[in-house]
Amino acid sequence: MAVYQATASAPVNIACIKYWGKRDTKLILPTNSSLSVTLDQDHLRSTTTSRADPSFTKDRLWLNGTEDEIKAGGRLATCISEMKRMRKEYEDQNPNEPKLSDFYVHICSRNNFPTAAGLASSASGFAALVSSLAALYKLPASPSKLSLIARQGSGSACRSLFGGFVAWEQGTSPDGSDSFAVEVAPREHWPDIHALICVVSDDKKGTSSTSGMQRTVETSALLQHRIKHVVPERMRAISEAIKARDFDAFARITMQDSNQFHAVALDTEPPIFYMNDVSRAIIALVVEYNRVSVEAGGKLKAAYTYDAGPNAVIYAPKENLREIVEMIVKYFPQADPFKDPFGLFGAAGVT
Ligand code: 2P0
Repeated sequence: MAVYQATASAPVNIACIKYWGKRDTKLILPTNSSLSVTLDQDHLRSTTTSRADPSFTKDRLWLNGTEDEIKAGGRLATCISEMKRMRKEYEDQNPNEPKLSDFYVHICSRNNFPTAAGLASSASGFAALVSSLAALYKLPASPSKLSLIARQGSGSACRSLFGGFVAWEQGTSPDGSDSFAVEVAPREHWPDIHALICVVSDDKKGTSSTSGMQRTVETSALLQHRIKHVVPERMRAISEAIKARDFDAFARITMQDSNQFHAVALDTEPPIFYMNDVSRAIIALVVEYNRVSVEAGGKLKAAYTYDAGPNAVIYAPKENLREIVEMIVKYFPQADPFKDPFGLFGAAGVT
């Protein structure tokens, strides 16, 4: 008897230009475009196996070994039914293919990074889910096409369909057909850039991204300024910096955008605080490190960025990494990152 099963994996991505706000909460259409770096180490991935079988009586999903409910009309159900719809189209064009779109699926997904790393797993999770169903269904779909579906699981997931430097174009169509991810440059274009993840706290965040960003959309005047007058120019400038491998410009824009994202969180009513005192102390350290370099006639040597939580991600050229790690360990002497990659640090992209 034929077995219909496929496994795929997808990595975490960290945004330099932040996605924060939806113009359509059901289709997950953003209020601004965003741009991220997909982390390329094996440590930070979701791996998902999907299986279709005529004996299954409903769609089921296990996450890290525990079954999760697939709520009717929810994000998971939407992704699965969209993938089945694409399979059905494929079967209509290829009548000899088995009718897998009629079968229920069982999906098993695992993250290989501990929750203690404090990284959101929805991006890699939904990207791996969509990739595994695409492999199961043998869909000849491009990563951009699949990103349209991953986006409906979690916005940031659409960017994890590509490696390297990835933009999520917000699009203008009300049906979301032009809101997908595109590659800005592959990883090999700029292998010198690395990311250090500094785990400041592994507490569960107080305000989820999904609810936090909608509160920002409803209450923040600063967000309106950001989406109209700031992000479009930053998207253009950072794409140019990436293409030119200009770390100075890349770093400047990345830090500005992290700052503005946390400013719009603060401008929300009631205000949202994601960074803590340690996060702010790491910012001060990176600012000082860059100041010393620039005053000596050099360039920026590191860029911090923070998502919806207190953990720092520091982007830097490879030649500065050891110095940065030593500096952080000196001022925050909790763990030796070289021995304990998920203590103070998760090292991503660092070899
Ligand atoms: C980002 N974040 O661009 C930004 C920066 C957090 C801060 O994408 O509601 O988990 O599932 O679409 O994708 C977090 O938002 O939200 C996020 P949903 P998601 O990476």
